[in-house]
Amino acid sequence: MEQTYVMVKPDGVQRGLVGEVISRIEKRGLKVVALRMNVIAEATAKEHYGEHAARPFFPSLIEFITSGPSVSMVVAGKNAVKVMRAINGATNPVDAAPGTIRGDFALDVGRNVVHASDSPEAAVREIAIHFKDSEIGKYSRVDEVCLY
Ligand code: RTP
Ligand code: MG
Repeated sequence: MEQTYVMVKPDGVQRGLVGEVISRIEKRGLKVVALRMNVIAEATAKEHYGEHAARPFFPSLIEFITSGPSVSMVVAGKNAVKVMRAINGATNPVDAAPGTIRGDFALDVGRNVVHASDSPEAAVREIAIHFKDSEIGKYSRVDEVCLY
């Protein structure tokens, strides 16, 4: 089953949206297989967002993402990477469709509530940055199990 890395960013935590985000993930049928709240270390944040190191917004992005607790998750399921990006919506909330997390809860590109890996390769890289293998659980959702 494909896995992806998802974060509720510090703004999402501070606005009390952790349950809302997890609820949307679970109701869609995706499975949370690892979960942690912590303040991400600066070095970890720089590694996570390394692709943006040369962008003008990089310093403020790192400062923000390390400014308070965030919630990190590994989310698993069929096409988890693509489906999770669709659940989050467009990067800039101005462009995010209603019904997406960003389209329903955000206005500012720098405070867009959630992150999700943008490709299966990025997911493998990001999961390894934030979780050890031993922290990723294995279980079946009832809707994955054929009972009869
Ligand atoms: P994320 O990585 O956080 O899930 O967001 P994304 O893939 O949708 O967008 P990405 O291009 O990877 O940008 C990473 C984060 O940087 C901030 N950003 N600010 N023009 C700007 O000021 C700007 N552009 C991007 C956003 O918070 C974005 O989520
Ligand atoms: Mg990104």
